[in-house]
Amino acid sequence: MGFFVSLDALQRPTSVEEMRQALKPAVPKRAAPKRAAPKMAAPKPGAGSPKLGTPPAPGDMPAELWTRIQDHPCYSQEAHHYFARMHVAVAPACNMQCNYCNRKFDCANESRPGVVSEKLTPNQAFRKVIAVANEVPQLSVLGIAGPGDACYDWRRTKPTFTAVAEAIPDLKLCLSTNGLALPDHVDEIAEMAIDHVTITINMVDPQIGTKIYPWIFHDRKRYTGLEASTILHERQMLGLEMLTARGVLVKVNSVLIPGVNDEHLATVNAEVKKRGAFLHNIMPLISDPAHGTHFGLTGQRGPTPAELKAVQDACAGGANLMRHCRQCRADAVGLLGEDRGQEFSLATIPHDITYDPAKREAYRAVIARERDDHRRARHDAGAALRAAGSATRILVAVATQGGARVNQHFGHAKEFQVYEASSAGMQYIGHRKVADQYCGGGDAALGAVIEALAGVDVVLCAKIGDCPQNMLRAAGLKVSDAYAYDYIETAIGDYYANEYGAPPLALGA
Ligand code: CLF
Ligand code: SF4
Repeated sequence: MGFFVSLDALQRPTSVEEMRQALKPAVPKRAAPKRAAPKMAAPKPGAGSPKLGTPPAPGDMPAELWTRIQDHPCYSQEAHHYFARMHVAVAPACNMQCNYCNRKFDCANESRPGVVSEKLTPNQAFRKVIAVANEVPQLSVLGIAGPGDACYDWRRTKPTFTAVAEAIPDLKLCLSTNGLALPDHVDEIAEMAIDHVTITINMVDPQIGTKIYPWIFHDRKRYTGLEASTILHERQMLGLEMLTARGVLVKVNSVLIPGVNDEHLATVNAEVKKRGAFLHNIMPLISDPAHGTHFGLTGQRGPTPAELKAVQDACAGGANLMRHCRQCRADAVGLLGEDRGQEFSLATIPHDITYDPAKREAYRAVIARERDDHRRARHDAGAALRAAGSATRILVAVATQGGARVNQHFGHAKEFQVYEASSAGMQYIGHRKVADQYCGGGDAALGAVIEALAGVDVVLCAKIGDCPQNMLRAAGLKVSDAYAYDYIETAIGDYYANEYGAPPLALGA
């Protein structure tokens, strides 16, 4: 262990000096590495498969592949504890309509794709990236994910990436697209060293697509019905194959729509794996009449956490699954699950701004040591689970604010990270958002938290008062703050061993 005090200070550094105090000894400055277009072989389908119950780690894949994903909070589950992404909303135009999207809707309290507060020009986006890179040491990735389509709005996407790549060469570039215009830009994507591309693929059967896409706009023409879905499907498969042939790491996002594509997503998983996708992210449909989407207005519901997990589990053995997605806004900033976008509104950013790498460099030096320590702790936790020798399988909800530690008070948690644990191992299976934090929301908020934690056996947090603790217990949830500031895996391993491990043999027995 040993670094958690420093990391706590790094959660919200307010000045370089504060950061340096937190990081002893201070790390000397070094020049940022030059960006080079990736010239790697395409990863083999399934490359990067983790051992059961553990996030992918250096030994699970070729070293050059690990180097490419190790700091990407979406491509590496381990990295999401430490590294942040930011999206710049430079691409408002879109070439199709999805039944789960309404881009006219804008609510700062919402957190879902296709919604944005402040659309930016490439120049404004560039200034915002510099401002965030100067203040958020965890920043490792710049993503363009709309609020429309990054490939269709290429005339805004390209100059934004080009300018940022020049100023901050070590920032990873990441692009998210519906795939329709993707094949037209694959060569440029590879040349520009955009090493991570996400394609949203909800079906590989155009008949199913007719229930999701009312129309597309392609080659200056509007298509509807089966013709639209067929064109979209063919373009998505073509784009995926072109990218993987060039060695770009492709993640496929699929929106799970109960009754529409739930039984079909295992087939999607197999098809995208065959074409070299690195990861598959199955996300729950977010549907509410207040959002004004077709699905919201027609009563199409989203899946329950148990339904989502069942579909994810049905894909076991196929393309690797991402389970830690937070369905970010198109202008999200920060660690996954937090959104600091409001701190970096255009009005707060100076017109002339220069990149200062000090905070990011200092943070990385600490995190490199912290991650080694964390891996050792994970290994020990796995041994503790195995030694417990129990067949009991439990779901554990953890209150954390990053750093892979149990480091958040119960009442402050806006979400809980959920792990499944048994003597066979431990696996991150997702997160549960809560509508209101208990602190400030009182008993009504607590009721909603208990509802959000349906199916969970135990809650681990840094601190909890007697009153909420008693109410959780009355609702059948165990709770403990005895593992405050431990690594999550250490806490779960110790808890499990204490609760379910065979009792030691009595002396003299
Ligand atoms: Fe952004 Fe997407 Fe790149 Fe990540 S998000 S463009 S791959 S940097 Fe990540 Fe957000 Fe989920 Fe996307 S958590 S919605 S998967
Ligand atoms: Fe909305 Fe994205 Fe679908 Fe376009 S592709 S309609 S922006 S969800």
